[in-house]
Amino acid sequence: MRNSRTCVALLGLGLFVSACASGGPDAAPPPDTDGPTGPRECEPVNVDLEPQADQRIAVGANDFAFDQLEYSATAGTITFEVTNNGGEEHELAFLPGGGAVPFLDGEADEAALEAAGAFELEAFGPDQSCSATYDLPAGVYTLFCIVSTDDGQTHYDKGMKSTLIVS
Ligand SMILES: [Cu+2]
Repeated sequence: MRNSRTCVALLGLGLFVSACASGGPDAAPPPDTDGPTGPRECEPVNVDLEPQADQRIAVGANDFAFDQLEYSATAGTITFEVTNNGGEEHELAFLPGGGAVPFLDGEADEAALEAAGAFELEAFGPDQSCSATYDLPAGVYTLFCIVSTDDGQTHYDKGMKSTLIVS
């Protein structure tokens, strides 16, 4: 309805060809590429640093916990090889200093995370492995996943958190 009326109006203005041939201003928007078009693919972090890594730490991501409550490493260049063993997308995020992930109104407080220097390997789908390499100083880090679920909770709420001790 709106479409045809728009065309008639534009016809009077002599804009028929450009406005109507493509469906006019009411044409459907292009598909949302961030939509649920399937699980996200692995996007490895710092692949260029990987040859320098002197440690590899395997991290299994399950629904909804990592495979160890605590991981340890030595300060230096470390490659985290994350395997998604679950049925959901998972990420591996790091909070330097450790402790609880800051939340605001039920959602992760992105500003506070950024201020704390948090960083992450972006979420990727089931049955994939993905690597992230970082040069980490000694310290305690909280490892977490804040992918959200349909019930409004995050994976972190469901127990997806561990501690990384770098000494
Ligand atoms: Cu997760």
